[in-house]
Order: sequence, then structure tokens, then C-alpha cells
Amino acid sequence: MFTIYSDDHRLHHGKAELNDGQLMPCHEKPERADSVLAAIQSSAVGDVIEPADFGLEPVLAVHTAGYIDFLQNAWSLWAAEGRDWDALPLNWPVRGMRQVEPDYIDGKLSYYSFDAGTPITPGTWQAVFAGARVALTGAAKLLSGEKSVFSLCRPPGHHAAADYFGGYCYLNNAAIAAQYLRDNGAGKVAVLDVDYHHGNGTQSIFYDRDDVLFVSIHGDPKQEFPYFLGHADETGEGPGEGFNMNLPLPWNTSAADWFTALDESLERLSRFGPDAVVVSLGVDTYINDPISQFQLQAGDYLYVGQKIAKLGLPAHYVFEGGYAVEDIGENVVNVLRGAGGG
Ligand code: Q9C
Ligand code: ZN
Repeated sequence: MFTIYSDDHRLHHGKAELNDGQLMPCHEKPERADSVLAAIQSSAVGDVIEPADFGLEPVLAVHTAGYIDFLQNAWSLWAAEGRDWDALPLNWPVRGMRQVEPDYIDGKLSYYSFDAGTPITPGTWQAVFAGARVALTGAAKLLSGEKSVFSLCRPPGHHAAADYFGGYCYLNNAAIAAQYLRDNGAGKVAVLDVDYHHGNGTQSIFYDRDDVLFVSIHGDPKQEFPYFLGHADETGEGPGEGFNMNLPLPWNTSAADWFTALDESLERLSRFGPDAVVVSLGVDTYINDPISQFQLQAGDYLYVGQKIAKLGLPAHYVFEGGYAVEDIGENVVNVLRGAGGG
């Protein structure tokens, strides 16, 4: 199985996220990708290749032009104020307030975000655009007949919506890949999101569509980030009604209960009959993840890959979360091994 990887992820290295009322070192750091890449290189999963160039068009098929313009210019607008530290938003337009884009950078950061854990740094745009190329290259590989591929994207993407960042995510790599598959021959695409957190961005991007099924297993938003999306009664709208499925689970969910939800997800996915599946592969469901509260162990990840492979569909694994840096490489490799890579 090919792994697609770009070293450009390093250009994004935030200093701090606001967490538990304190600015603390970012959990989402370059060492995460180093860990996964090293595990892939020291196993028999397959070759690691560089991404190709796809331009901006497939990114603009998912994200709004205003948002992309903001991401491209945010750092220079911030630096123009004489600031040489990370940009972070600190207030949001909640109930009853106006959704009008401000002119000033501090207001723009608020307008285009939903949390204070997702810093913008000098190299953020270059890094996230490279991440999108990684995901697009994976999608192109699938279209040219590969059975399964792994896009080692960093930073992650599934919390990013058409026009906002948050949850360590800026461009929605999985959604960009799914849309590219749709635009280049796949009639129906399913996105299976197994990250510990709800993929609010991906859900909202495809919520009113019946050509992309979104299925997610995650910490119940009544307890867990992102708090305001991911409930079981979110089933899609308009033509998309019935094409969104959420399986929220409580803190401390066991591996057995998590796999019951995976079986239910795969059953829905099979019934949909997609031409390809994009897997938002977070391994923050791991028992030792520092910010998450499910109980999967390293060996369990083999079954994740095996069960998905049993669908018999072309599968594009896109890396999302997972913050137990020492162990995420092994966990990801186990998924890919189970899926038939090495
Ligand atoms: N006190 C992904 O896994 N902050 N994003 C949690 C915990 C946000 C995770 C705060 C977590 C985002 C892709
Ligand atoms: Zn996550």
C-alpha cells in the first residue's frame, strides 16, 4: 500500500493551544507525523511517495473562496500588526450576533474559526495546502486502480468546514479527497470517520447531499469536543436526509462497544453501495491518548483495517487525530496491516 507524505507539514508548528484555561504546548505537533512515518518505514506496509500538484481548484470545490483567501493571508495580516507569536482567535459570533466578516485581522480570525486551540503560524498555509495535495494524490491513486492508500496528512482536517478552522484543522483533507473522487468518476463516496472526535467539518460539508454518505463514531458531544455537533439525531437535510449517521459513545467506551458501533457503521456503508470509501483515520480512540477517553489497545487497530477491508471497496485512509506520539505510529501501521498493506 502506498503512503503519500510531504515534509512540508513541518512548516506548521504551533506553540500553544488554549486548553483547560491555560496556554499549553500544542498536542498537534510535527513529531506526530514523524512517529507515523518512522513506523511505516520500519514495517512492510509499502512505499512512501511525494504528493503531486493539483492547484487550488479541488480545494475550492470544498472550501469557500473567502475562507481560502483568509488562510492564505492571515499570517501576513497578523504580522503586519507587529506580532511575531502565533495567531489565535478569542471570541466568536454566537446566538443573535451578526455573521459579517470584519476588516481587521483579529475579527477575521474570530469569523473564520470555532475554537482557541488552533493557532495560525507563519507556515500554516503552506503546510495545510501540502496536506491537501497529499490527500488529493491518495484519491488519484485510488482512481487509477489502487485498492487502498494512506495519506499521511498533517495537520488533520475533519473539524474544518467549508469556511472555518478549529480542532487543530484548517483544510478538510478527507472532504477534499471525497469531492475529488466524486468529480473524477466515483458516483457515490462514503466517508467513515473513526477519529475519537466528531468530524463536524466533514458532516457539515456533505450534510445536504445524497452522493456522499458520512458515518462517524465519536465521543458524545454532550461530553466531548466539538460539543455542538455529532448527535445521533443529525441524519442529513433535504436530499441528504438519511445520508448522515452519527454514533456518539460515552467516555470510557470499551473496545468491544466501539467495535459494535463499527459493525453498525459498516452495515450502513455497505447498504449505501459506494464506489469508494474515505476513512478519516484518527487513532485518538487509543487508551493512552492524552486528550481522549476511549479504550482501544494497539492490537485492536488490526481489526479496524480488517473490517474495513472486508467491504471489498477501494479505501483511502486519511490521517486525522492521535496524540500519544510514541504509540500512534504502531497504531496506524496496525490499521494499514489489517487493511492488507504488509
Ligand atoms: N480539553 C482532532 O483530533 N481540544 N482534533 C480538546 C481538551 C480540541 C482534536 C480540548 C481537540 C481537537 C483532529
Ligand atoms: Zn480527534
